[in-house]
Amino acid sequence: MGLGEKLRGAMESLRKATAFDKNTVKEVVKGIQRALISADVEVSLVLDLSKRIEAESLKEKLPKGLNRREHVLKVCYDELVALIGGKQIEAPEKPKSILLVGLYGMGKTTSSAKLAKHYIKRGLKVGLVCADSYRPAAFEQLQQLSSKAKIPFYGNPKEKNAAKIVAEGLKELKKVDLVIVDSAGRDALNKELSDEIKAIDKVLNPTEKWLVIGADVGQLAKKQATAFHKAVGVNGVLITRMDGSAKGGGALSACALAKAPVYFIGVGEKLDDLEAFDADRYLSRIMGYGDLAALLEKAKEIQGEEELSPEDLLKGEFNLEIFYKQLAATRKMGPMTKVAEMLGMKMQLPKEMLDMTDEKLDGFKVIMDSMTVEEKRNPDKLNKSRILRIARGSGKSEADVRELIKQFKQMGKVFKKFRKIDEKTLQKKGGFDMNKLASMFGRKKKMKKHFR
Ligand SMILES: Nc1nc2c(ncn2[C@@H]2O[C@H](COP(=O)(O)OP(=O)(O)OP(=O)(O)O)[C@@H](O)[C@H]2O)c(=O)[nH]1
Ligand SMILES: [Mg+2]
Repeated sequence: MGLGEKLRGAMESLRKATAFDKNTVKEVVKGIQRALISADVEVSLVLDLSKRIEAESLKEKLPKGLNRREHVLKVCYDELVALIGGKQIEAPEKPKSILLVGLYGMGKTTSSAKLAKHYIKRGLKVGLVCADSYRPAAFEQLQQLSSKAKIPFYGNPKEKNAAKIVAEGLKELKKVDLVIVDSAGRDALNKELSDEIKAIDKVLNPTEKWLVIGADVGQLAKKQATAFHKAVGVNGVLITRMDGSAKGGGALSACALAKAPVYFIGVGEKLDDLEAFDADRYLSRIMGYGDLAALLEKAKEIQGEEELSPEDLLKGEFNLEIFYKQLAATRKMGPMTKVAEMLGMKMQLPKEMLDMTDEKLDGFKVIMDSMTVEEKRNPDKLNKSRILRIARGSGKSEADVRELIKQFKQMGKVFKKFRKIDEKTLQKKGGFDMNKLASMFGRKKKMKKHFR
């Protein structure tokens, strides 16, 4: 049973739950733990992740717009994505040369042909070089793969010096955009292997030096990635046999831990069985969560809607768009006076502002939806005829529109005062903390930073 199935099983208890208490969350977490440990994820990582999921899931205040079930699902999902690498840099689009290195049988030769096909599909002219003079059958293997896929190929079964073969290959394949070099493996990263790689490195001077690891090595991937990085400076990883091994999750999390970017994963024996790796996409696919994408979209929308930066507040133009965000944020975090206090100003806000109800705010939103972007940004433009048009468009009365404008103007005056305050003075008073303010407004800057 693969990682995906097990994680799906763990999330099943979340789907079925009717009440959400500590026990429900504990049960979900237990399932996740079992799935990760059997995928060979390092135990300490699993325990840390469990603690974070429990703490975050049971937080009293839910993010706006999500119910408890959705919240727990999102927390688990975010943690799992971070575990297997989080947001990573993508593989380069137009590399000039790629040298594949790795231990015996990890999948270097197969992957070199897969990568050639991948980049050919993206419009590059690609050539393959067999620099494995160690194993007699290596030449034939890559030659066959190349001819099957009609990829220009160079090899020299008579030459024993791998670096020399690469030099010959570079001459032979002058016209290609990308040269991919397949190297020989060994049982371990010994001196012989690292000397050989260094010699090839000198001749090829590759922009990319990627380590090929089989998913079946699980958490040992960290050791390999670190050792190859130290010895020969690998700058990327390709994990093969993700289709066949239950330990893929362990290999991915180990690479994340080693800060080694996983660019591709091999998902089968055929040349097309190669995927650019993206933690998000990979996880939602193996977990088979149809509703996950929609949920994440929803969470993102809400976050965007309520995102209000202190910069907007203090420096930016004060307009109706910002006003709306302010109101929404205020509703979420409670009285605006809190912010005023943080800014070192005990400022009295207009009473209407403090009494803002959900209904009224929704009404404001409907009205603003009938305004053009231009009008929202320059509310001074709102003359009688525009007000009439907006009232009709939104199904509200002219008085409603005028009330919105009145409140906006009041708020504008307040914020003018806010902005006048010199930041330095505030800092001296100890009353100003950008980050704290930002977090109050629901800004999430520090997500997915466990490993990076
Ligand atoms: N299922 C599956 N098999 C793979 C994948 N990638 C490679 N293999 C298989 O793994 C075995 C080893 O692959 P090679 O490409 O020969 O490995 P190598 O690193 O070049 O091996 P040496 O040159 O002997 O060090 C072969 O049987 C491949 O078909 C993959 O993504 N999925
Ligand atoms: Mg090989």
